[in-house]
Amino acid sequence: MSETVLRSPSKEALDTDVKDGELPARLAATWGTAAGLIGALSTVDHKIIGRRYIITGFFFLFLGGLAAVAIRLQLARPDNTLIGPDLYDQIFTMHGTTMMFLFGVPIGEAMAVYLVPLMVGTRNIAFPRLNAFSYYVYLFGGLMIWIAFALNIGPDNGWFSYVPLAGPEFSPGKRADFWAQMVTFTEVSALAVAVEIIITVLKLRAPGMTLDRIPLFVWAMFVNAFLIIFAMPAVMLGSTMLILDRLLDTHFFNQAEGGDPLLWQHLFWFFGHPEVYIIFLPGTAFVSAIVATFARRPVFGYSAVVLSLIATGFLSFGLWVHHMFTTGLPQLGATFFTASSMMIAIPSGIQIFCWIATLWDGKPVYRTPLLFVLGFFFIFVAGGLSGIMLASVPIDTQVHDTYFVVAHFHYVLIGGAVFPLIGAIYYWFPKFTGRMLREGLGRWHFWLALIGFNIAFFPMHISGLRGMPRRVYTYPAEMGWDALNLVSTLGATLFVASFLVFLYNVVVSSRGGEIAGDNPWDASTLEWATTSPPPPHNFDHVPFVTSRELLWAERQTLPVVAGLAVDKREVLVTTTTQALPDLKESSPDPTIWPLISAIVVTAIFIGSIFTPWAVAWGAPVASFVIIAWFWPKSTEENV
Ligand code: HEM
Ligand SMILES: [Cu+2]
Repeated sequence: MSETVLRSPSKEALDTDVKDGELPARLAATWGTAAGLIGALSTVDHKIIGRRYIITGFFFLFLGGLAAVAIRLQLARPDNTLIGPDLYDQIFTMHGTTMMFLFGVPIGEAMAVYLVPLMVGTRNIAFPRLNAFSYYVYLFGGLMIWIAFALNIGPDNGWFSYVPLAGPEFSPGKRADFWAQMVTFTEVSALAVAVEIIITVLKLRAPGMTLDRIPLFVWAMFVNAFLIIFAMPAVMLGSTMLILDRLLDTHFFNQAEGGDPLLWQHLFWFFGHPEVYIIFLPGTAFVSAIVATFARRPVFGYSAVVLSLIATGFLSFGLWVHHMFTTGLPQLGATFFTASSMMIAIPSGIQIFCWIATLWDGKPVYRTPLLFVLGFFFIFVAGGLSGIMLASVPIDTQVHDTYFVVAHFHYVLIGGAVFPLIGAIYYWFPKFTGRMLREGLGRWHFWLALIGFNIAFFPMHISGLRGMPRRVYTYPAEMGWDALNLVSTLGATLFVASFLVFLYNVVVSSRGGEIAGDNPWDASTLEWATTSPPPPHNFDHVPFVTSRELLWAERQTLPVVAGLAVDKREVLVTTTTQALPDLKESSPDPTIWPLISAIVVTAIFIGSIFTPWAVAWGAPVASFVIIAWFWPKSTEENV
């Protein structure tokens, strides 16, 4: 083994003092999670929290999917009375809200929480306690809104909660307040994770991983974290103003008192458009990883892909007004936002050409993960085309709020996020669990999903062009929309059924699947350099990165760094651009305080829906738990 030893004075036992055979067990003891319930709730291991995050994200996908099934059943025939108008409003609101806030954003971050620290070759994520806290806040926020729905106080104003409909005058009761607070919960957690990812990427990369050796997966997650940091505050501000209007009679959106309902739309879509890229960029992360591995060559045009990611990030903040074309913009404004909307197709297109070039030049192996990537190309590009159509003001004015738009955004969201995600699960399942998913079932899943998806959503373009509005609980038979809707419902059934095949595959394979080994796909990135699943400390020795495709370049022995502590949690901090070893820093121990803090914060957020005093009484309690969390202990850095 070629080994670079870090020299620095130290009182603790270092890995250089321990025999190689003993090292894994000693490190595992230091970094492990204690047994029992308290241990599980106190863990700060990014893999355990990441796995919970992923499972919770899929749980919300399942709930959102159930809501979709209810919608499609109701719309299967004209004049249907299965679900009444009031319940229907709640169901499509829960569907959209769940898919966007509780599935779309968190699942991308969840995959990053698990994979980014492994891919950059460090032992834990930056700020691991904050990571635990953000998971609990997300979980509690999601449960809150679904419990409210079960108690018949669920939101019913659509996933973007437009005022004045969602304001105090037209939505009395608590429904809109639950929606606004759900935003607060999920955004607190999303922001915290974004900070962790950025710092992990900037400061915890293995030595030698210069900026131009960072895997494309990590680049995508890194850019995504910046999008989160700049986009989310807008919606948090908006939802806070909404709840203040509702609870404290402020007049931010009250036209009669000089407020402005359009302000809500600006704040919401300043977040809402980047949001769709926040859901899509993790998809590009998965695609870059999968394409390289199965084409058996590095992704074509590394710099072009990185620059496209960054360009997408910037441009995504310049097009929010295309959601507001029908609010009566002056023509210059409309023209500007049409142009910027069309422009963002360029960086997305560049990435797609780079992936196609990679496959073209490589020797592609068509395993299930790659099939889902091919499905992504097909569906996402189709959605992009209808997007270009919608960017044109005259077309948008015609089809605004019709099923054409519903078709469009499901093509981009399911094509751009769900297909790559499922490919990613087939790809990394062996790393997560140590076992392979079954290939045959994977193919069934893929074909059923691809066919079912198109049968469900393609006809919506046509029903939309024929004038069917979205968010209607039923339609009269004379409109001539029956056949299209019935076909959509049958397609949706097939699509949902494909996920039952997936669920079955996950259940049988996690117990009886073929044993994976460290690197079953012969991939090049660092997560495959350790065992499957990885040990608590990730790597026995921190890798030393000598090339972009490390595991392909260093097939015999992986160069490593030695000189880190064994009996206390220590990570290596490197310089931002060159990734030179900079200092050794202690990494926080497990603690129960993030959970307790999350419970207190939850009580405050939910309490504030009923009385503003919850904030006043809750603040001292929150301060107390935060002091307890940060109380100095044996190590310097227990964040
Ligand atoms: C089984 C798969 C799905 C089906 C059958 C489905 C079906 C539908 C339908 C029919 C609507 C329109 C409801 C109406 O306007 O009355 C809708 C709305 C919506 N869907 Fe889906 N959907 C599915 C999956 C998804 C996924 C995976 C996402 C996001 C990642 C998503 C995001 C949305 C959003 C944001 C809305 C808008 C809700 C609103 O108007 O407030 N859907 N869906
Ligand atoms: Cu948009």
